[in-house]
Amino acid sequence: MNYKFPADFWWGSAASGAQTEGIATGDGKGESIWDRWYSNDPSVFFNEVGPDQASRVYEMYKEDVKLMKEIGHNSYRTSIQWSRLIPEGRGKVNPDAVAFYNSYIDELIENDIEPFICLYHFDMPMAMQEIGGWESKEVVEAYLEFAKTCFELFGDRVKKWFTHNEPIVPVEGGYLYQFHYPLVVDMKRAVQVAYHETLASVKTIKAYHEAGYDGEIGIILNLTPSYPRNEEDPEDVKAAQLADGFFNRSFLEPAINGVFPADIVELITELDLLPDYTEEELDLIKANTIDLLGINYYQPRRIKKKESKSEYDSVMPDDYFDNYVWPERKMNPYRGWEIYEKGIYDCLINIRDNYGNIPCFISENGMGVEGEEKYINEEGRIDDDYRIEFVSDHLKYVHQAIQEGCNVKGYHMWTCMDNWSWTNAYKNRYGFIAVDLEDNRKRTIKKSGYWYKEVVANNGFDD
Ligand code: BGP
Repeated sequence: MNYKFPADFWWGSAASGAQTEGIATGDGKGESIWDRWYSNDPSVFFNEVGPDQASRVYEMYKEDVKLMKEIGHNSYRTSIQWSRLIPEGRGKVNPDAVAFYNSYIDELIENDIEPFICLYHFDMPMAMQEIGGWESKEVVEAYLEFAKTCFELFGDRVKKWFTHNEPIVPVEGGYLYQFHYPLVVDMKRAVQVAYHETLASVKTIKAYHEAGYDGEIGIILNLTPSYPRNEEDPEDVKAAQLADGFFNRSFLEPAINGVFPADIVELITELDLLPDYTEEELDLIKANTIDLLGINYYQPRRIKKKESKSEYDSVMPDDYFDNYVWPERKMNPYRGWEIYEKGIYDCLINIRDNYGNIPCFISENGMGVEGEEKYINEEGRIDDDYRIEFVSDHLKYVHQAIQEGCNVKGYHMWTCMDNWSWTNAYKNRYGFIAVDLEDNRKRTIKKSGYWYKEVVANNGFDD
């Protein structure tokens, strides 16, 4: 069968500033929560490798853009590090950062690669965390100023902006399950953080639209379709709906429909967990919705009714459901995540049917592999056939969704070149391009990179 994609399909990959740039606090960059956490406790990070050890895009971006072009990219997402552009989070702008991002963006455009820029990818400036991070309305205002500065500096050339990457992750990681700084476990504070992320997003969308830029602005959400263990069991179904509400609809609904999901609002009201909000803010949320949705899809959630006690003392979302191990599941043996290709299709159909078929694209999807060096062939190239299979299997479902009327504009794999990833550092490699940590971050295109080049050249593939 031939899988042909629409003309002008966005082919590319995604990354973030903090995970790629390197030189954590060099050239005027301020400290982020990751820099602080690493200097406080390097043992948390895989092999004690910190954000300063990221893949050195700050120095190597010209070479990197050539490689992106070599493997067919027509678009690429990264983020502007808030703490690089405005080291204290608000106030003085760092001229070295302006020069770097200007040159990086220009280099992409000169090579016919459209830059997609995200404004927040988990990287709170430490100075902003010290005044409360996303719990604080002052930080919401500081973020808005940062976003406006980015639009003023780069908005003449960047036409696709995103307010957040996966805003549920700082909520889960930072305020529920302790895998992001500030390592809090407190559902009330988590709800406030989630609310402020949405508020920051809508204020930014309003500012962008009002300034009349020629471009689009959206948000990137990691959607985890929630499947009940037993469709016939109303309690399993209800548990799966709640998991979907907490992890997906809590950001999808306000982003697209301008309101928070009624079932979750009801539940947090009963639990006395409502955030500080004003009617005026709710009106802003109602009036300022996104132009474009990025969907990160890695794996689904399998849910059953609550059977066991949550391991936490605080009220938690998972007091209302348990994870279920689906017997037929296929696993990524390296990362331990389920591979369920049809989930990507289910996410897209959901957007078509329940969210007005808003323009969307796959903004992340990919396969993390530990110990990938063992697949190096005699010519020194990694033969990552598993990644080719993973991406093509997902693309087939994206293709099917498009055939069925979903408004899908593109596919970005996570990621372009192997990068540093939060506490996992370089444990799981995701790139089309390998980065050799022992040899000055030398880049080598993997088999999947050459495969992708062909896919882009043909605007699809045969099977
Ligand atoms: C997504 C994030 C990315 C990246 C990816 C892979 O949730 O947006 O920043 O980290 O997951 O995750 P990991 O590197 O932990 O396997």
